[in-house]
Amino acid sequence: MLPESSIEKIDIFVLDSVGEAVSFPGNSVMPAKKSSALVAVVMGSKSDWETMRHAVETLDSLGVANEAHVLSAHRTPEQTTAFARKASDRGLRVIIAGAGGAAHLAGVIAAHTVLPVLGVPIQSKLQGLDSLLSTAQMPGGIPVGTLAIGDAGAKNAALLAAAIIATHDKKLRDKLEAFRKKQSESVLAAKLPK
Ligand code: RP5
Repeated sequence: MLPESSIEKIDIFVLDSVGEAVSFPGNSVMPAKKSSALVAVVMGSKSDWETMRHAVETLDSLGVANEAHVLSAHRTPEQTTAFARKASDRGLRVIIAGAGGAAHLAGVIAAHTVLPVLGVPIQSKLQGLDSLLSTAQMPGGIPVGTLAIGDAGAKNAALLAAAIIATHDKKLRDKLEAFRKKQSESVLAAKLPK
């Protein structure tokens, strides 16, 4: 485990090196030492935001405190490792990681924490199949719970993260049940042209 002082240095480095790319509306720029967030939504590039925002929006709609960051397994390997190693101590309960192409982000994070890590394969030049296989095909011993490619996967990662937290949170369980009920009602209310 890196000493506390190294983590601080790494945080500053990320800010300097990535600049505004790590800043998203309504979310913190880089991790504070302690977080009120229960779920972190991490993505390999700012270009993943249009997909990963569905995770953030779903968590927000359920009232699950969250934070979002850009961290890359390849481009910021030290910072990604530091983030994963500190995640549990910072109070996070679940990490959602979205990446595309040679998508190692979820696996690298999972290698450094025993928190549940949910992987979202981003749609890519190969329709996301590369991202899906890179995220899902982990060797035995380091699990990544992999969701569907793209927007649906991001939304479901948030719902699954909420379900994990809801095992010990009755209020959140009630919210998830209300969400399912509303969803069923809207399917049954669908009007067809014929
Ligand atoms: C991955 O490479 C990212 O997760 C993203 O999906 C993909 C392309 O990144 P950019 O070249 O758009 O930054 O690391």
